[in-house]
Amino acid sequence: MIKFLRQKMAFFITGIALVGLLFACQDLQTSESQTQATPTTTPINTSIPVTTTQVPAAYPDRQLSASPAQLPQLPYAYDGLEKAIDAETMKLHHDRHHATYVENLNQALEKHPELRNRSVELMLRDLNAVPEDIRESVRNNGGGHLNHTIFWQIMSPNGGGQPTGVIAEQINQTFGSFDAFKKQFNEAGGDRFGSGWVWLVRSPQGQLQIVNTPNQDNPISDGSYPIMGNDVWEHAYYLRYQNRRADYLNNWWNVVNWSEINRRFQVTSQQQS
Ligand code: MN3
Repeated sequence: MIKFLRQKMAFFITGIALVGLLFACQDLQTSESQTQATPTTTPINTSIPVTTTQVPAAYPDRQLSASPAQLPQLPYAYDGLEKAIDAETMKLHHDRHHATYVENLNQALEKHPELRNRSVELMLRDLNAVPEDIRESVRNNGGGHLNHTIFWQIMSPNGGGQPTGVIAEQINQTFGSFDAFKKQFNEAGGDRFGSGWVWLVRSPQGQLQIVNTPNQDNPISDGSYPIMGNDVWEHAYYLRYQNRRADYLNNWWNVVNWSEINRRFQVTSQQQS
């Protein structure tokens, strides 16, 4: 009887290990190929309630894993965005700042390993469901991880110019023209006192809006979907622009990746309509 149980146990553990390995491999594959379309991942632990309005935020087609959180590779070289951002800033920003948010998020989650089954987006969307002792850390570091993951993707060495596709029409409809939109976006970025972000979001009512957030707060905590965002922390621009945030905001449009922004907009349109 004991032998039978032991065999059964060994079989069970091997099963769990194989499933674990499978998930680890999937994770590895998707992080290596960020442009590859993959199905939206859902939390593995089904005992945690899953909201019906799951809007993936970092990648339009999947959510950010927290088991553990991983620093994504930059989709271009450090000097790829020289038209707006110098290589040294990109290196520090990605390898140090973003990496630190990832490390700190994982460290916080060590205290509550049960949360690792939730995606970063899911935690940020319902911060009250995160235990109080790590809530602030998840807000700041989970937000930092999510914001920067979006940020790297919505910029490109081949970016800039006029918006294209559906987002171009939507911007014209909502803000009157691309120039009017840019002006309002830059003003909102300049108005954010201290550190934070400026965003174009789709509101819960489906409207395009420009908002800014303090620190590393992401609009999904307010129920909006981030379509594009610019980092207005000094670490994002100080080496080249020093205190001239307005110059950075103006120049940044030279690297904006409209095809990725269209992709994000289309995914959220489909999910919210
Ligand atoms: Mn930053």
